[in-house]
Amino acid sequence: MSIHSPLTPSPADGFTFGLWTVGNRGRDPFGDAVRGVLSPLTVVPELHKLGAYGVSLHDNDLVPMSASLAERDRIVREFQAVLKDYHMHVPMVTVNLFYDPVFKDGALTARASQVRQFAVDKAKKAIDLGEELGAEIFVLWGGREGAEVDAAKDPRDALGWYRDGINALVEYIVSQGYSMCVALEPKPNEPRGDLYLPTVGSMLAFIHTLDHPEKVGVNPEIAHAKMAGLNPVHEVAQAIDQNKLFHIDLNDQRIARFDQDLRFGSDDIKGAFYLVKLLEDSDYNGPRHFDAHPYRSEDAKGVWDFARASMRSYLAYREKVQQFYQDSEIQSALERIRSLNQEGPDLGNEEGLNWWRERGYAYEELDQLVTELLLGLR
Ligand code: GCO
Ligand code: MN
Ligand code: MN
Repeated sequence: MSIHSPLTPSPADGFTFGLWTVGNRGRDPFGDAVRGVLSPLTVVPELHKLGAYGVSLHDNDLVPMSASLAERDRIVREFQAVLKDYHMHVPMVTVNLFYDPVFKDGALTARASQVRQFAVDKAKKAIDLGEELGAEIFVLWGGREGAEVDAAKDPRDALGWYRDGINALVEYIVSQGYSMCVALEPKPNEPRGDLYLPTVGSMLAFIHTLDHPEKVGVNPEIAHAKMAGLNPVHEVAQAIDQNKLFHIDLNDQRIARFDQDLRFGSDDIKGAFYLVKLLEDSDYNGPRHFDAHPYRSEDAKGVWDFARASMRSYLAYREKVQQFYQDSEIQSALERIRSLNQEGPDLGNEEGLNWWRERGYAYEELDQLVTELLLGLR
């Protein structure tokens, strides 16, 4: 593969990985870790070598919760030095409000106001960390903001606490003079039985009830939409339509399964094609961010195979999008569909109605052309 191959990633493509993705140790509810700890100081040079633009992180992917202030500052300095050496960026930072047992009843939606306050304070520190690292986006994924027992917590209270918490964080960002925006990441379930605000649509409606809706958008994740049985392309399109696509988590997922975090574009080939087409056709210019895990079967080499393949796949789909626009048969099929629709009569009389009743739309032909394009037959 030559360096000029269109499938070779470069920083200009804007690919980023969460430290927790390549760093995932393969632990699942049934089995222990299969890979060792990967230092952020190793991840940055490796991803740089593969052509990535940068990394994203939770506060505790970098700084352990137990670190003293002095330790924290040393860790951040070392990390900044390696970022600088490799010209790598951190466009997004997030906060871990789900791992520590104190969050078992929720973080921003915990019943206890002391826990909610602790969550807000932890998130503020993560915001400061993001500012230090130059992040423009702060993602909030409410992994523990949900319930199994609705009798124990009125969901209206939970939503109110959620709103108060996010308002406090945005207020903090504004009062500190940071330019950072917040991106809320919906998910229907896992790890809670049900999570509040499970879809892009529910997040968008919620955002309009906040004190600073202009500072808050969404971070849709393909797998989360599929877990809810939804079409991720439509979810992302709705976010774009509302100017609320602030960030995106690219991965893959089979419908009606546990949270699989599959490599982007590895499962639903047509879905990934339409997603890349949507992003490339839109003016979204944020990171192409991967939030997936290498298979548990993999050793260290497999981790970098995973990272390389994530970017290569995105570029391969992007190449297919270009071919879609250059393919004369596909374009004339589209043109026929367009002109058929323009030529059709008004529906004011029986003749007009019957014309529309009887017509075909020729989508079979178009869909097969797209399928064959993706199969490499065109
Ligand atoms: C998940 C989520 C997380 C978040 C991450 C960033 O299903 O576990 O997708 O990976 O994206 O915590 O906030
Ligand atoms: Mn996820
Ligand atoms: Mn995610």
